[in-house]
Amino acid sequence: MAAIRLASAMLRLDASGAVWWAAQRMLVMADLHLETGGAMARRGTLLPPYDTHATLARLEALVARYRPAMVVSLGDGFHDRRAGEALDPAARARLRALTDAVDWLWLAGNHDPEPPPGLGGRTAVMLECDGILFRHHPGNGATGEVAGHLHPKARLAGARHSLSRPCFVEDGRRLVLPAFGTFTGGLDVLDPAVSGLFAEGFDAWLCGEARVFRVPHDRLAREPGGGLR
Ligand SMILES: [Mn+2]
Repeated sequence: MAAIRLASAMLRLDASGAVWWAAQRMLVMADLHLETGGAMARRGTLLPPYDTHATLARLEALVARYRPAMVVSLGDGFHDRRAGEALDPAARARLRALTDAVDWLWLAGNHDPEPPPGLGGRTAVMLECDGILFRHHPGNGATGEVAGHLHPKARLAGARHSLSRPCFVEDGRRLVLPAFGTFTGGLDVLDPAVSGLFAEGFDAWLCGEARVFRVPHDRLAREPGGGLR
């Protein structure tokens, strides 16, 4: 089980891309980007319209497994301002059941400065809890920060083939989560936008099927054209 120390907190990194803080019974996910498929369809790019229900199913499984007292969405929970009205009634009911069951906090992101109304939960710009600061965008000089926004992914170079996966990035002071959403793109951890946040180096924890695995910096390969989509 992958656990890291971040400032004074022990955090478990879940292969889904979520973080479990057992001492607070807190589950944290970043960048759900609900209704990405719908937004792409409105712009003429057809993806299978299943992303919202796929993401909700993964959320429901996590909540059933960890039984959190609190769930924190680290911003960009919704792909755009129209995502709330675009949710179909079944998705709306599934989301409402989740936000009614626990203390659910929507932190603001750049895609969704205000989460859609009527879906339950509380909203805030950031959360400070027992020395850890939770916010969407990584900031300057934080010790004990949990953030999202960057959708980090990393490529593990092997002798015969390489493997690219969403990943956590951390240095014991700052932790950036991968995007939890189903159709989210990613930004290579070797891109200065990510690596520049970690002046003294970082560990990447790649999300596998059932567990995360730490990859040393020198085993990482650059993504071919790994830009933020
Ligand atoms: Mn963002």
